[in-house]
Amino acid sequence: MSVMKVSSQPIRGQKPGTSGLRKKVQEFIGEHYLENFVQSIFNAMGECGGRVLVIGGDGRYHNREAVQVIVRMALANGFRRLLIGQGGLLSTPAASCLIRKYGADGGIILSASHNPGGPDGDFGIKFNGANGGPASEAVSAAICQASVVIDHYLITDSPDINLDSPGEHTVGDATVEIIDPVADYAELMESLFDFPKIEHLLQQGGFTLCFDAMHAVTGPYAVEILERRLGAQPGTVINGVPLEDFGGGHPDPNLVHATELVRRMRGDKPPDFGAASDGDGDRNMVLGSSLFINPCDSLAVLTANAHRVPGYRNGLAGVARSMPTSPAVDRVAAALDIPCYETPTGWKFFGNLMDADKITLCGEESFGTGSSHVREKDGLWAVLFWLNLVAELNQSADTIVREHWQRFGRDYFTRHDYEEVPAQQAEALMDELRQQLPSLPGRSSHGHTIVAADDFSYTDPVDGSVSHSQGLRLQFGNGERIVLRLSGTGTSGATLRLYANSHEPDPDMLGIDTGKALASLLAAADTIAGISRHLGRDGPDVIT
Ligand code: G16
Repeated sequence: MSVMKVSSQPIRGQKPGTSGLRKKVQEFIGEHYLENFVQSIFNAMGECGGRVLVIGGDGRYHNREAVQVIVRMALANGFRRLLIGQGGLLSTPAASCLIRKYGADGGIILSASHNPGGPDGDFGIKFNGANGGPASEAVSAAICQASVVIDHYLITDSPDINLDSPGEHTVGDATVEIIDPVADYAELMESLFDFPKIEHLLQQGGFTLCFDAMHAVTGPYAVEILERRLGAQPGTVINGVPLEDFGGGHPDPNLVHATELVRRMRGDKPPDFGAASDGDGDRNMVLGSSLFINPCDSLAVLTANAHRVPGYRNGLAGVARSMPTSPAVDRVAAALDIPCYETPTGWKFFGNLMDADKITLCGEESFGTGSSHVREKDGLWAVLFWLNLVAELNQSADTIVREHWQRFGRDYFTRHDYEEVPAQQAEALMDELRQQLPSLPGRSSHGHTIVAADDFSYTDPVDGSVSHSQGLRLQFGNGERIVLRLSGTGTSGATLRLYANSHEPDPDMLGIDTGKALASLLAAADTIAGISRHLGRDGPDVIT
């Protein structure tokens, strides 16, 4: 095996976004594109000699080819041991689990998450550090910096590794291990949840469940854990075979894209519980038999009931949510008398808090929930947590949520996405609103009066780093709030996200349709921010 030094030059736009580098497949397969970014990761890591790296992806188009390139580059850069999921597959939470369990120095995960795949779809690459979590802001900046000065990369001429047969290969001085992508993760889940109780619920309790893997990476994990280990009926997992193009679907677990699950849950005899996960298995959507459980509420309910689950019986150090997420969990934290942190959007901001033992659970409105068991959000973990609660309380998920609202009041929440907007229009809207912020308090629209307005800045309580411009917040009376920000995960134009939430303490007003409950607040947002005026759109593309 010989190491080749290949001349290259910087490629514009290799700046990681909310979660790694996401681009169209066609851009990724361009000459030196992947190689440049991978070498930039290694350069940002510093000395790679003797280090250990985890590699895997969500199985989308180009996953296998990219794994082979990364293996050859890791060998050329001196890594001592590579751990690769069989078939090149690893869900994001499983990769985090492996990094932590085997003391790796980091991991490279190939995924564009919930974005569509296939030759015309999206591809992505993210680097996770030795704690198992997404690269921090500082590390992401170092990778970007390395990408703008790169002049060569290192790669071996070694043959492709057989990704499909588990076992160890010796290549030069290094060991390349193809490992079962599911086993370590499944073992971790068994250590956190009461599997015998869930098994009883599924087998003797007659409880029915439908898990939509959306032809993405969670399929093998869900089949192993739900059907094989917990004994759920065969067929509980639908769309369970990972496909390079996700079967032509959009692996985003929401009411718009998880079409088959939604059809079954709205059918004549709906299962007792429904769930879906995304491309790389870190997101989750959970549905009661007659209720969509908002991710913000899900985090609040899990927090309020964590003491009922074996892995969290000793209590929670604290909780955190991203800023746009509704404050439902804040009320629970106050009742439990534990700290609650508000971070910018992006899982990377939770890592420091977990490493410093400041939080145990955290979550985001974007269908992300997780805990300190790994350093990523974890879709299947959230589903198992819910099943454990249902089994423990002997109540349906719907009842658990409704009783939660009775106790804490309901935080109505919605998000409107305006996708593929010309970037200039989106930026003009944000700039105009940003300039108005100082004069907004006191202004009323559609019966709602602004009491505070700012551009969210976050100071990390662990390392003191400051992240500016993380979203425009308009706070109204009665706890109502509007947030606007631009997504950091899209690959075409800009995506404007408009978030709205209000708090309803009246027990008789907890069953209102969310769209109706927030209609006038959303109308106020349109008037104040000039959304339809700037974008020339009648309404959002996706409402969650
Ligand atoms: C990523 C991040 C999340 C974030 C989400 C949406 O999730 O890990 O923390 O909430 O993107 O970000 P944005 O609003 O900037 O598009 P995923 O599942 O896409 O990796």
